[in-house]
Amino acid sequence: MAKTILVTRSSMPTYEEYCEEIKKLWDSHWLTNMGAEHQKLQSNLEEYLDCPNVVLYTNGHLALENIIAAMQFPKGAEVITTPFTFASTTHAIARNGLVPVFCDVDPETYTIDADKIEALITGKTVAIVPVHVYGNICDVEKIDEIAKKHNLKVIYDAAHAFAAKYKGISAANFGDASMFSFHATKVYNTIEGGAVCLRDPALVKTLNEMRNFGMRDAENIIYAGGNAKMNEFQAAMGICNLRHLDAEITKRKKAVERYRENLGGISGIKLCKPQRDVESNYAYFPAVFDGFKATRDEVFAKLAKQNITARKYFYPLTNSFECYRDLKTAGAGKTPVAAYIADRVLTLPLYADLSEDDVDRICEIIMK
Ligand code: T4K
Repeated sequence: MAKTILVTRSSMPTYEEYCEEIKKLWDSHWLTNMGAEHQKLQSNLEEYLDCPNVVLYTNGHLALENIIAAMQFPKGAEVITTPFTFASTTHAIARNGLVPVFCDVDPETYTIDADKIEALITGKTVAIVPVHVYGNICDVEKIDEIAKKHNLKVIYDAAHAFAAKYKGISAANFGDASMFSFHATKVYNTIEGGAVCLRDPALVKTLNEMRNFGMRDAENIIYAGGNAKMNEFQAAMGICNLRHLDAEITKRKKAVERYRENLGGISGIKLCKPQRDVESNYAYFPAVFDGFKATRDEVFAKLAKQNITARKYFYPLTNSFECYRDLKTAGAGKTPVAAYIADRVLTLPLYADLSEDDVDRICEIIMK
């Protein structure tokens, strides 16, 4: 039977390295609630990302929900975002009682089309939540300009952009805050996990309280907060994985270059171009099938038949989800570029240990 290849595969340290890191937990019996591993990972990440304030979470989604909540926008206020993303982005806005207003995406990077943001601003707009989708960096300069002009907050969904840089600056340092996901499927993982990164420390105390039931201390409970803390086993995995991250990214780069050699210039297959001034983290490898001899869905099925799982990230668009049907701002027709991409894109398998032979096999099946 043909070798199974999934869309991604978690990076992991050796068993021995992880055991060594978690050994201390058997000595201390301290398993969660901001223990020694948590503190160590936080400071390692602040250094790696060159960002002064990193608040760790048990997953990226709750990190995004919390930072939006921490901004204390009035209920019913509008937040401009894009529908070409994972469910989490839109849900984080809606679950805060805010209205997602969907902006179309740029046809080259699939990130928010900054030229279309201003037309969506109303008296109720309070923030922009752009997504560095696939690790492609948004037009951070234009977004910053618009936000300043209209007095809006900018919270980046940087779930895909850990370790990516623009003009030498890490993706942690744009806007008012950025959220990373450290899920098992990401370039860098803590099993599940996430973080909010902020240059300004003003909201750090609020986030620390919100992720821990809104408790300032045992007798002072300030918010009706939930539980979103990262535990010690997650942090230990993060400490180990961070040691190997740069090497893992170099391996991903090799796989991406091989894909580019095989599929670049093929009529009917459109690949994302490397972005100017961006140091990529090679998070995903999207290919758009338009005018190719097979449709996206046919390629998807052909690969699946050979035990190769590609994914339709991100189809359907979040503005066509059933749960947003009654929203006035919903409807894929309002974001035609995003709808066009969502109907044709396939993210091909990509992970550090994906060999060049594997990439060749995937591309051969596609070309056939
Ligand atoms: N914003 C954006 C833009 C996001 O993409 C995400 C998450 C978030 C926010 C929220 O962050 P988190 O709260 O998740 O930290 C996956 C992930 O669960 C999700 O984290 C991710 N985005 C989304 C794009 O993909 P699924 O349902 O497609 O994953 P699943 O279980 O099908 O796994 C995909 C492949 O990954 C598997 O075929 C094999 C591999 N895999 C999976 C797991 C679970 C591993 O190698 N190891 C594993 O442990 O959602």
